[in-house]
Amino acid sequence: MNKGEIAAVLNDIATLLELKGENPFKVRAYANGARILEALPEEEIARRVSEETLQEVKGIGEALAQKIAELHTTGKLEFFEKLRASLPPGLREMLEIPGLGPKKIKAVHEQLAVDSIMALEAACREGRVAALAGFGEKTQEKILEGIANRKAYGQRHLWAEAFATAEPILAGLRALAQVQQAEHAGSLRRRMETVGDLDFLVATEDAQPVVDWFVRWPEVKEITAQGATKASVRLQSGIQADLRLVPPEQFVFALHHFTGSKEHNVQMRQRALARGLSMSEWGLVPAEGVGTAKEKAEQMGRRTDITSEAELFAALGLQEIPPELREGLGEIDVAEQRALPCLVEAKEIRGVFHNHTTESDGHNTLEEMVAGAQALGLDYLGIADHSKSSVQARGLDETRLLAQVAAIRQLNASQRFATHVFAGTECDILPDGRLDFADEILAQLDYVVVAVHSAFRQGREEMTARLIRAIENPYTTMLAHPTGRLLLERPGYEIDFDRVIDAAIAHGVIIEINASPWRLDLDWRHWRRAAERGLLCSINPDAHTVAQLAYFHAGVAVARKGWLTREQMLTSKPLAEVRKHFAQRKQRAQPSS
Ligand code: DGT
Ligand code: CA
Ligand code: CA
Repeated sequence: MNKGEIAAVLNDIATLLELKGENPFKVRAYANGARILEALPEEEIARRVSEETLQEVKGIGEALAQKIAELHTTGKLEFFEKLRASLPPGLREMLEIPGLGPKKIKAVHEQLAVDSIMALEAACREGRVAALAGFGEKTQEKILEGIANRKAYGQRHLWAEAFATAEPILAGLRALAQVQQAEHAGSLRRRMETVGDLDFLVATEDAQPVVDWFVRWPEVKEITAQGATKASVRLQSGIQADLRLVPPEQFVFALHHFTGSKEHNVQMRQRALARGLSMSEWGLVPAEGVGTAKEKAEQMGRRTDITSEAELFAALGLQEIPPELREGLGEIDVAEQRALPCLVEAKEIRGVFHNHTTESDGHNTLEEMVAGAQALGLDYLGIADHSKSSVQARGLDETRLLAQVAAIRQLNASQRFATHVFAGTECDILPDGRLDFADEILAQLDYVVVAVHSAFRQGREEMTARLIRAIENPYTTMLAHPTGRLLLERPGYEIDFDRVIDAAIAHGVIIEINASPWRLDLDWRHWRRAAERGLLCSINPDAHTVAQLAYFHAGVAVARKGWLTREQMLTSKPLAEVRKHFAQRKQRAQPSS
């Protein structure tokens, strides 16, 4: 390593030590060391490393000299690696928020158990940060603003946020007198878990008033492009939005084109060419002859009999492909065989599992959660509060858990709500794969969700074995968020997906689609093959409030992207069938009773 790289490591060490609350002298020694090193010529550093005389430089002690030498010669430093691994990565990320230094981060970590930017945002929203000594309302405001900016100018956006931003714009466009048709397109329409920018498409004969309306939308912060048939803006939330305007007869072709994906479009164009046609945003026109696709579309016509996407696909001998499947992953071949699955729909979801109450880290009581589920028209609701090892989430011990089970049984018996409640637990998978509760406790529940909440830094092999051991527990009903990822915040831990999915299928264990917009885990890319091999899916909002029960819609989007049908979902089954499923599971666990 050269001196600049070494200095960066020393500065990192200083920050990490400060986050850990180390003695300020020690922290300063590293920061000073970094500055001194940068002032020394490279040759002198090299010479002193080989002569072992670095410690003679004023301000560089014995210990520091050794670490610099190790970095200089090997490019690595075990002390640094260990230090880095000893802190949640979320803490270091918090340093990127303006106004949040190591001292404050240490305070929120220790006093509020906040270990990620997401948790910090939640704590600020609840006013818990302002209440800390040395913080106050102003600081809390500033932190929230910093988090918002960081998200906004980051490259991508959560699908749920993008969707919430786009909905009123789309409704506004549709309400304009000049607009004949309006749709969103791009990754938002394809239900990608994250979205780069919003794409809107409008059919109109009179584009100018529509462009004017769009660039004056109250959330517009900056107009980045404005023309006769298109406009681009940046919204206050930081997300960018493109509007394209086309004459009505071009709408369906443009909609298909701008929905994408690029891969899907490329394959569709090849298919069109093989039939002597040229397919583009302009239309479907004969491939031969002179002129561009645009000129041909305008002069020779673009097949005006095509007015819907269904007709466009049909013109190429295909079943209509839902936008969620247009990823260029074999959907065209299957559509040719007319064998596309009948994708699950939100209205087919009969209930949801894996939800929290105030007993652990939820914000609404059991009764409030059930009332919320009933208002959504759900037939059943699964409660699964944290287990005792999740101390930071106020996990329930055996006594509290059994009391909750009794309360749930009583609530069901009272028939106060039309929604049936299943008693469960989100049981920690301990680092060695054992579960946080003994069998005789688990036996008293309706269902058991198992989840990793600790020792995230285990390697791929260890983590895979840990998950499989938990799956093999006969009381396990379903596996929660298999990778622990937080979209746009932290990648999941590495696991061998094939082996985990195989184990789940072999043991009749369900895997959830965690429908929290930050998680969407297990990812849609795994579902098609896994479900074909027999894996059953449960849509679990992981709701910590009544409002979050509605997250299940994001879960349905993932299920649809994963080619799933109603039959492949536990949460689309009628109550009686779910009961039967759980009863059979328990029988397997206790064959004697
Ligand atoms: P994003 O915004 O990064 O989340 O992803 P998309 O898919 O929304 O991409 P975007 O906004 O750049 O463009 C929207 C659609 O327009 C895209 O899915 C396919 C189509 N498109 C854009 N540029 C091209 C291109 O160069 N070739 C092809 N075949 N299609 C394109
Ligand atoms: Ca886009
Ligand atoms: Ca775009």
